[in-house]
Amino acid sequence: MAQGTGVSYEELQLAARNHGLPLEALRWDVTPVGLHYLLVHYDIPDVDADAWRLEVDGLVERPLSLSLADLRDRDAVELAVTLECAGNGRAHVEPHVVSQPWLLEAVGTARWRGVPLASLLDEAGVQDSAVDVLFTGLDRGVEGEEEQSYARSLPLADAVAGDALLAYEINSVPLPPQHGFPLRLVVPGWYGMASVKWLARITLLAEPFDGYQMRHSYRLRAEEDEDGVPLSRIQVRSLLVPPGIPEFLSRARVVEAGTCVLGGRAWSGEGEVEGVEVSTDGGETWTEVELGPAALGRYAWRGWSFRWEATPGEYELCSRARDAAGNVQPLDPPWNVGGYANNAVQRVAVTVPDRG
Ligand SMILES: Nc1nc2c(c(=O)[nH]1)N[C@H]1C(S)=C(S)[C@@H](COP(=O)(O)O)O[C@H]1N2
Ligand SMILES: [Mo]
Repeated sequence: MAQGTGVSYEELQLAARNHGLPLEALRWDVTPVGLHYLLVHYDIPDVDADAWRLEVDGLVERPLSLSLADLRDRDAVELAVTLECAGNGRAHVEPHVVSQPWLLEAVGTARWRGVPLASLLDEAGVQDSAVDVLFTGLDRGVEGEEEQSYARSLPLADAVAGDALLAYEINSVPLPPQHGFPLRLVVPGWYGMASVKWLARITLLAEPFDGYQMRHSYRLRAEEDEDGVPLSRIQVRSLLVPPGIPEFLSRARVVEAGTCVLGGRAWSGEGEVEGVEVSTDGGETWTEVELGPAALGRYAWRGWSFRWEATPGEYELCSRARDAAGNVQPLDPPWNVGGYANNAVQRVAVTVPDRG
């Protein structure tokens, strides 16, 4: 476990605003709303729901201006989706990367309800010259010395083919302010940055959008001044529900000797999870675990469990998932300039006390 990486006051400010999923909440199939992780670049905007409109413009045959009631009148779908921040795991990379210092907890699964993006684009009539779909949020701030609205785009093909959703409900309640009220995009299988909250405008473009959150942020780069590769799909990962009880400060675990049922979740945006292994010796030896049902569908995490016969001693528990695309979680964190997509295996220090 990387420790003593020296988080600054600025990073603490971000960490205190943007909370993670307490890992014991991995127990729930669907994350209770208040326990879902949160990432807000600027401030949560104050939105007047009655005055709010979603504009659909740019290269469309029929520009749309829709109220929340207009959207609620349309055919709705509900999808269980696991969202994960691309910066999850950042605090474990070396050398240290300054930004929101996530350890492992920037993940959650919700049932999102709303209008399929593809159906709305169909209604607006996308012109042949369009190649990119820009989503602009209501929140504004300054980042990289550039004042901006949070804005991200998707290639048209990904926008229409991937079950992307314009969601106005999470887990059967209206979106709370922090998760994008009144409407957000949800892009299944993609890292969270694509799922623009507080959505105000969808614009069809003839060129790929080149805004700050595309050009500068969310790219895999080995060096600051290279172009790099844009982040898109979530890399395979698994996490354990921390077993036993924690020591307050270190969070190290104490587990009683005997049978201990270890459990957790596994997910990937690149293909179905094919299997999960567990190690109790820090990754020296591995045992295949039992996967739970894929009850939440293809875009959500899957449960797993393993019966561990714990005997007194010191352990380092790890879990390692693999997906249908042939990806396996690495043992060591990958490094890049933004500290993104670190899907290295989790390591949980456990003491099983000898009570004899
Ligand atoms: N408008 C807007 N949308 C946004 C963001 C933001 O700051 N502003 N943050 C993005 C990032 S980086 C992530 S990881 C997800 C987090 O969604 P959540 O807070 O609902 O978990 O929202 C994305 N959408
Ligand atoms: Mo994120």
